[in-house]
Amino acid sequence: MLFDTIAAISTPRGEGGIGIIRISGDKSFEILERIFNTKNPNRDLGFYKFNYGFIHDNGKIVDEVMAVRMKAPKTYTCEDVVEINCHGGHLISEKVLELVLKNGARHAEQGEFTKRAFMNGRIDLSQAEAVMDIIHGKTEKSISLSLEQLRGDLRDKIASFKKALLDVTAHVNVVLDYPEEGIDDPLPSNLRENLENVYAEADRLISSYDKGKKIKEGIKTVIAGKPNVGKSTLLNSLLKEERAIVTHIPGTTRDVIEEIINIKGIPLVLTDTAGIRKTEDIVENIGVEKSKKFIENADLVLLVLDASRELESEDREVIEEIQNHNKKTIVLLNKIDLERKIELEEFNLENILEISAKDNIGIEDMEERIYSYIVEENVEDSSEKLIITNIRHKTALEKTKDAIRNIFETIDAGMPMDLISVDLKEALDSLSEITGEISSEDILDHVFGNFCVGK
Ligand SMILES: Nc1nc2c(ncn2[C@@H]2O[C@H](COP(=O)(O)OP(=O)(O)OP(=O)(O)O)[C@@H](O)[C@H]2O)c(=O)[nH]1
Ligand SMILES: [Mg+2]
Repeated sequence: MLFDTIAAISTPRGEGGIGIIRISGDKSFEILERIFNTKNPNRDLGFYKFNYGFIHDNGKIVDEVMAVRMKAPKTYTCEDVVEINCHGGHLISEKVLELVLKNGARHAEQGEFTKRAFMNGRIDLSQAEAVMDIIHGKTEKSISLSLEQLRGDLRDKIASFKKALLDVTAHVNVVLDYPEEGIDDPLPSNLRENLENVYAEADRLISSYDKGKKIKEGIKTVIAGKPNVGKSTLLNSLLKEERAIVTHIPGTTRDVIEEIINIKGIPLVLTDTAGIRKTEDIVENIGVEKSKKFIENADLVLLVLDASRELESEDREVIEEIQNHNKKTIVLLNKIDLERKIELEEFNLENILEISAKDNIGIEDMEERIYSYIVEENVEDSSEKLIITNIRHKTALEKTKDAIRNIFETIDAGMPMDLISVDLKEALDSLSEITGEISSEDILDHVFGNFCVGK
């Protein structure tokens, strides 16, 4: 085996029911043998089977545990693996780990178990990244995307791209190696089609990134409007708690309040902002400037208007601010429990909903609208649902696309075939970066450095 034996505590720090020490490498079983006793000394520990017993340090009992051995290659890392379930106190786990290290293991680095799984060929780099995304997943939806990636959906897609490109490479090589054959068609139509398909599909994946990123990191949603229209009341109603101060005094909220909410599995990074108006108050003014910045950077604006009052110049200012930035907006006519006075004809507003943040009217409809606005939008082809969520994958796919574009240009300009092979290699290499077949230490450090120790 290529690697040394590593060990770490795989459960979170602190106190819990159990603490798990994981060991991976060819010395794992030997180490366990040295520090673990079952009641019956002749008992065969077997594999994938829990064994009750004691961890001891030269005969002195350290903890009562359950231990399991897993035989390579059918393990997380593809190496021999041992897991020891000890009592969940921090000190006890540390003590058992120390003993394991004393008996020949090295303390694992961040993500090193998963890195082994990658190095030993059980998963590709995109799947390793999915493991981390699952651990950090904020909502069901983002986790289900990561699970698809872990299953190998992206890996398989990349493999199909590579196969299509390799067919082209084979043809180009024949043309280059046997010029005497006089193959004058630089690219038969079926191979051109291969390239066109990869180009189109890479393009679709690239454009799925924005949505993937939102599902993974949350949709930046800003509640905006002039003072006193009920923005903070809306925030509280969505959070179902009294998070922000609500008063009848305009200018109550002066800072930006940020909270994450979950709408049908999609995370929304929701911010309540200071009501936008011209004011002499220094603190409030800073808040107003901040509000404008947040609108500028938002994925979605919830524009709140007070339906019980006529439109005022301050409302117009906010509407113009949002329209200037061309933001996706849902217009909320709040306080619909009161008599409606507002007229909106002068503006070309779409996507209007009537709500009462105070009485919880229309809130569910609004959530429904937010969901469909973000998620169902742009799902052009429902049969092809693969979504990328990782900037590294997006960048690599862009390189692939650029290379294929160069190939078309080369062919259409009647240039020599050697040039095509350079670009073909470039396209293939970029795809290999996604799966990690080609990877630098830098990339690996970056991917695995974000893991926790013990994973
Ligand atoms: N009748 C009625 N009153 C509401 C509703 N929503 C909010 N209010 C009242 O409107 C007033 C202002 O509410 P806030 O939520 O503080 O308004 P805001 O937009 O955050 O105000 P600023 O922070 O000053 O910008 C409070 O007295 C709320 O109780 C509603 O749906 N119906
Ligand atoms: Mg407020």
